[in-house]
Amino acid sequence: MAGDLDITDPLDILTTPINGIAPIMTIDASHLEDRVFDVHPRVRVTMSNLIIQNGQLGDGGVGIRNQGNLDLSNVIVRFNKSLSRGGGIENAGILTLVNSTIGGNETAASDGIYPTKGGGIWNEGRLRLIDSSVSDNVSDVGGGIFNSSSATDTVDIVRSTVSRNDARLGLGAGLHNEAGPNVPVYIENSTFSGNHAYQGAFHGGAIWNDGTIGLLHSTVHDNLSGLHADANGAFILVNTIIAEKYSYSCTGSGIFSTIGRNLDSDNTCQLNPAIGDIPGVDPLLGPLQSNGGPTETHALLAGSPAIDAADSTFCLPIDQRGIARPQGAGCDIGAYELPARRVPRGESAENGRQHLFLEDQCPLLARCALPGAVFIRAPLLSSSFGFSVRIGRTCDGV
Ligand SMILES: [Ca+2]
Ligand SMILES: [Ca+2]
Repeated sequence: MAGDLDITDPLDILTTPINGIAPIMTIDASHLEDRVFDVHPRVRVTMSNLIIQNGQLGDGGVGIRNQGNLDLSNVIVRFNKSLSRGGGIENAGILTLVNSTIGGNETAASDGIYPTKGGGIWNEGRLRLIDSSVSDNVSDVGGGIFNSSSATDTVDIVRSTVSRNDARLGLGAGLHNEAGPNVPVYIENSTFSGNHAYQGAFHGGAIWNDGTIGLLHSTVHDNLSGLHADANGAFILVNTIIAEKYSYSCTGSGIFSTIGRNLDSDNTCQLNPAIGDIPGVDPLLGPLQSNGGPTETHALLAGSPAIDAADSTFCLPIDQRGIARPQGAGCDIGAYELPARRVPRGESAENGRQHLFLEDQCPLLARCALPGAVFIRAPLLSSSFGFSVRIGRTCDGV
C-alpha cells in the first residue's frame, strides 16, 4: 500500500460499539512511507476511537494533514516522524481535538539553519484542544505545538495538558507561538509541565511567545523554563500559577500583564500584590499525575497558598478535571481545585452544635490536632451558610 488516504468528501471514521463500548482501531503506518490521512480543503470529517501511529514522511502532517474541518474524539496520534514540520498533525484548516492525545511524535533534527517545527502539531489554521494531551513530542522549535506566523485564527487550549515536550534549539518546548496579536492564543484550566527548552539560555520551556497569549486558571510547573515573552510577545495572566524549580518562571523583554490573583515562585512574572497577586512563593504542588479527569494535573497540597486565593470574578465553573468550582471558601489559583470533603464530626464540645470540616483545611482529622490548623464551623451540619473561620485553633475537643 502506498500513498496517503485523501479525504475529498465529508466522512465519519468511527468504530461500531460492542456491548456499548466502542473498540479502538489502530492504523499503523510503519510500511506506508507516506502520511496517513490527508483531509482536503472545505471537507468536513470526524474521526473517533482511533490510534494513528508510526508514519514517516519528509513532508509535514505525518499522522494527519488537515486543510478542511476536522473533529477528533478519542483519537491518539503517536510515534509519527516528519523531516520538516508537524510530526503528528499539520493543520491549515479547522481542527478540534476532544479527549485525544498527541504523543511521542517528532520532527527530525536539522542543521539549525532551517529548523524543524511542531513535533506534535504544526498549526496555521484554527486549533481547539479540549480535554486533551500533547505529550512527549520533540522538535527543533515548538516541541509540542508550533503556532505559525501565518496562523489565520485563534488557538484555544481548554482543560488540557502539554507535558514533557522537548525543543532541541531551546525555543518553546510546550508551545511556540509566532502568530500576531490579532490571532491570540487562549489557555484556560490547562497545565504545562515537564517541557524542556534549554540551549544556553532560558527561552520558554513551557511557552515561547511572540504574539498574545491569555492564561486563565492554568498551572505552569516543572518546566525548563517557564514563560518567555519575546520582543513582541504579551502574556495576560489571571488566576494562574507559574512556578519553576530549576529555572526562571518568566523571562524575556515582552509584556507580562496581570489582571490579578496570579502566583509565581520567584517574582519574575511582574506580578502585582496590590491586586492580589502572590509573587515569590512556593505553591506546594504535587507531581504531574492522574488526579481524576481525562488529563494529568498538579494537585494543590495541603497548606498551598493557592487554595481559595483566586479572583472570584474570573472563577471558571469547573477545574481542569471537571470538578465544580469553587470548593471550600473560594476558587483556587491554577488548573486544579482542591476538593472540600465534608467530614461530619459529632457534637460540638462548646455549644452542642455540629461542625463542618473542609478537606483543604483539615484533610485528616489527625491533622486537626496540629497547632495552627484552620477549621471552619457552621451552625448546622447541613448548612453551607454562616461560616466563621478560626485560625490558629486546634480541633481538639471537637
Ligand atoms: Ca494526498
Ligand atoms: Ca477552593
